This record gives sequence, structure tokens and C-alpha cells, in this order.
Amino acid sequence: MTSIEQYKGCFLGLAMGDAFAAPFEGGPIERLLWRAIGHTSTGERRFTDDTQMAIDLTKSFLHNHRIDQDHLAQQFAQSYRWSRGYGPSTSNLLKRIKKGNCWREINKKKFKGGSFGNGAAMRAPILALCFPQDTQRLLESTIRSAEITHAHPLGIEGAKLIALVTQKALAKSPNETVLKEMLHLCESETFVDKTMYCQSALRQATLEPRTIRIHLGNGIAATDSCVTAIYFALKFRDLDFDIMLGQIIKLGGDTDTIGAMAGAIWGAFNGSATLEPKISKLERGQDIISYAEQLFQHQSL
Ligand code: 8NA
Ligand code: MG
Ligand code: MG
Ligand code: MG
Repeated sequence: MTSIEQYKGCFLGLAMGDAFAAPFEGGPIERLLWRAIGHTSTGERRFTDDTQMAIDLTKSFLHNHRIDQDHLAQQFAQSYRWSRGYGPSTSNLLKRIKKGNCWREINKKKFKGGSFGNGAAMRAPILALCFPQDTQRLLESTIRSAEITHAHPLGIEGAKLIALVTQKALAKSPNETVLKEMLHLCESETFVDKTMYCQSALRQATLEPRTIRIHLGNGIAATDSCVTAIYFALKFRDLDFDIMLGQIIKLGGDTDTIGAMAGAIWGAFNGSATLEPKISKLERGQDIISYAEQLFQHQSL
């Protein structure tokens, strides 16, 4: 039986992975900018687009009891702020929705076949908190959430993998079961290859971040970050959150998003006991706990 501690661990793991790894994301200019705007006036670490979109998804689900795409698109757009560090195409989309344009119309023109960034995957752990038991409903809802901003098949596939692994983490499934179910879900050669690499890497001693970067990636594409995050969460599932995040920070690249996805899965396995003492360092930490509690209570409605 999944506990409320696992719900809180999942949401806090996402927000802390995001906020605590954000100062190390990208190149020197991004890091300098985040050093300037990455704290609240009371000194807490600010979270980025990853956590903001997870909160938006939570609010929209609690309001509608399902994924209502038009409502969710409005929710994303209303909370958009450039200073959260959204990906370029997501930023453009949300500004245009805010001006009254329809997300479906904008999306048709966005790249060819939609964005394959990791933006739909980074909020996907929340869908496992919405649908902890029913995998079919989880995957259908993940597609509906992803289509608004990341309609490319690889953007959707990455989101489905993260949602599935989070659901399995809530059930405390063994790693071998998780990997088997991932392989069953994979549609593209890229995700199959990376999942197979992850499977063999998990059988070895902890690999150097550089080796993981070369084989699994550390970039903003879903294919370069989702399996990377899953590797860290499965490798460190019975170990320390901060040590896991330290390894992710050493990877470089899209540290906040890999931290958010790995952190959420880690928290779904381990619960919130070691994370809650750190909430005073996190922007709106108490609110994050309250959202997790509301999602947990929603299960019994
Ligand atoms: P996105 O949807 O804007 O995608 C990210 C980028 O990937 C796009 O701007 C394109 O350059 C490229 N891309 C995506 N799909 C295609 C395609 N079909 N064809 C060609 N190029 C494509 O962003 P997102 O919402 O997925 O977010 C991705 C990341 O950006 C997240 O990690 C988020 O935290 C944010 N972010 C990134 C940086 C950084 O790169 N250093 C900094 C701050 C924030
Ligand atoms: Mg971010
Ligand atoms: Mg990022
Ligand atoms: Mg606080």
C-alpha cells in the first residue's frame, strides 16, 4: 500500500531535485544568471519551470479530477514567468496562449511534429500520484498532458517512461521488474537502446558521471535525459538523496530536470523522512507538501 510519505517524498524529491540542482544547469552564462535570480528574498532556493508545471498539473487535476487539456493549457499559461527558466519553445507557446491563442493551433506549427524536449517528462511523476494503480489510465493521461506542449513522439515516450517508473516506485517494484516494464513500453530504437544500457549499468558498480553522460546523455531532449534520471533513481533507491543529486550535478547539462525526475522517483521509493528537514531551504516547501497531501487524499474520492 502506497503511503502519504511516498506522495510527499515524490513531490518534494521533484522540487528539491529541481531547485537544488538548478544553479548547476547549462553553461557559465545560465549559471551566472541563476546565481542572481535563484533565491527568494528570504534566502530559499527557487524552483524552476519543472516544479511550476508540476504544481499546475496538480491544481488542474484536483479541479477536474482528470486531465482536461484546455484547462491545463490555461493553467500553464497563467503561471508562466520568464524567470522560471522555461525551454524556448515552451516559453513561446505559453506566452501565445496567454494572449488568447489556442494551443492546438500553435502546436501544429511548432517544429515538425512537436517538441521532443524533456518538458512533458519532468512533470510526469505527478501523473503517477494522480493514477497510482491504473497503468492504462496513467499512460493515456500522460499522453494528454504531453500533447499540449510536447507532441513529438519522443517527447511523449520519455514522459510515459517517467510516469510508469514513478508508478512502479510507489509500488516498490524491484529494479528488474521496472526495467522489464520499461522495455515493454518503449517504442523507439533510441529508448530501447538506452534502457538496455541502463539495465547493464545497474548491474555494475556506480559508473562515473562522465560515462553516464556519454551513454545516456545529459541534455534537454527527452532521449538525452529521461533514462539518465531513471538510472540514478534506480541506482540510488536505497541510498542517500544528496549523494544522488551530487552525482547528477557532476553530470552537468540539464541538471535541474534530471534532478527533478530522479528526485521524484527516489522520493516515491523512499518517502519524505530525510527530505522534510530540508524544506526550509526550498521555495514554498510547505505548499509542495500540501499538494502531495491533497493528491493522496484524492485517491479515496
Ligand atoms: P522546449 O520544448 O523548448 O525544447 C527544448 C529545445 O529542444 C527547443 O528549444 C529546441 O531547441 C529543441 N527541440 C525540441 N523539439 C525539437 C524538434 N522537434 N526539432 C528540433 N529541435 C527541437 O523545452 P522544454 O519545455 O522541453 O524544456 C526543456 C528544458 O529547458 C528543461 O530542462 C527546462 O528546465 C528548460 N531549460 C533549459 C535550459 C538550458 O538549456 N540550459 C535552461 C533553462 C531552462
Ligand atoms: Mg527547469
Ligand atoms: Mg532543465
Ligand atoms: Mg519555505
